[in-house]
Amino acid sequence: MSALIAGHLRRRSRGVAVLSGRSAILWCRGRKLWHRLRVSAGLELGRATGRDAPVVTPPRRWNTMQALPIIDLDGLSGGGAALDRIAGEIGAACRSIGFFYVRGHGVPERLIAAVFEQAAAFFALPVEQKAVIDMGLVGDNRGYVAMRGEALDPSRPPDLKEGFNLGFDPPDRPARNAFPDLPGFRGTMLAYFAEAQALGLRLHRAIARDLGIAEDFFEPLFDRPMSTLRLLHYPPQPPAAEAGQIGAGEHTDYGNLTLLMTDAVGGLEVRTRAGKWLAAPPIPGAYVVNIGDCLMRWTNDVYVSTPHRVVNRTGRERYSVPFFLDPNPDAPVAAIPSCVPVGAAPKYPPITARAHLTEKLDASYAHRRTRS
Ligand SMILES: O=C(O)CCC(=O)C(=O)O
Repeated sequence: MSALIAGHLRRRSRGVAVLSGRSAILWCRGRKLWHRLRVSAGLELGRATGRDAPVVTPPRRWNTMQALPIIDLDGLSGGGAALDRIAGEIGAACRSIGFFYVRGHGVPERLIAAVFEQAAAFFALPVEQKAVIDMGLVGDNRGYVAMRGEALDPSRPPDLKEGFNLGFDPPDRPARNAFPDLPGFRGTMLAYFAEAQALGLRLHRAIARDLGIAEDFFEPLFDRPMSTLRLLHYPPQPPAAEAGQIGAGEHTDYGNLTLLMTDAVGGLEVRTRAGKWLAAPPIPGAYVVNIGDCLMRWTNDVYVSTPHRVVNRTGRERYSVPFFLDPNPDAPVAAIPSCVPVGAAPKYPPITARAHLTEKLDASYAHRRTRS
């Protein structure tokens, strides 16, 4: 079967192959249409090595696309054909641009609206009041992050944004989150955290299906997660900003998945593989989802964690709510076997999720590097 596909690829220089779980998907350009052939050939394409190995690149329509794919999650929890469709669409996006929108996600609109209301109330507090729960005092990547308190691109001046971080507190451990004294803030954030975590895990079922591993593979590795919910506030880009200083410097995310909800003010930009910045405008009610470095490592670089940034050119205040889904601290992040070509070694040694995240956070926060 692989010889047949390889022959096809040789004949049609525009053919590309994408590995998908236990099957391979071959896109080739017919006269005018893209024909999708699903080839149930195990991982034969993935196992090809050396000169004969097909390049794992996305179809042309993704290389040249001007917008991120929009995936409807309707039916995801029911499994069956809907799960297959969603897994295929998510897998294709994860192997190409590493970003996609999701609709039909099931997170209540009213809760999302309440989170944005609380975010506006929090950031409107006097800075001295926010500083009481400064991240440098609270620790554990939680609490208030002052304006210019973080440099997502450490080679540039600090980001023009302020934030608030919240993590997971296991019920059997002392609580480590610090909350501002605002009515309804704590309850709203904890309710939203639980919804976002659950959505992230639903998406992981589709990812597992796409990768050809047990659908519940990720579940036990996310029951004491290092996930972080953030509230972010970006002032308009000031005319007098330092050279290279923007809302959020170019970076990739650190964890497995990011679920981003923003207000209607745009500013997110995604760097395509061709090096172009693609605007990712807000779509009402839809999340922007992207792959983080941890899942990229876990998939042996089959999925891509794509650089992105925020530049608030609108002249308006911007608020966003990213949820970073990270595994349990002790989760072993070792290449998923279906992502490693036969006879090849994984690209990275195994690491715990905690060691991976610590390395990433230390690089972006000055206060973490100077402590001890
Ligand atoms: O605010 C946004 O739109 C994106 C934020 C972001 O990229 C991040 O915090 O990693």
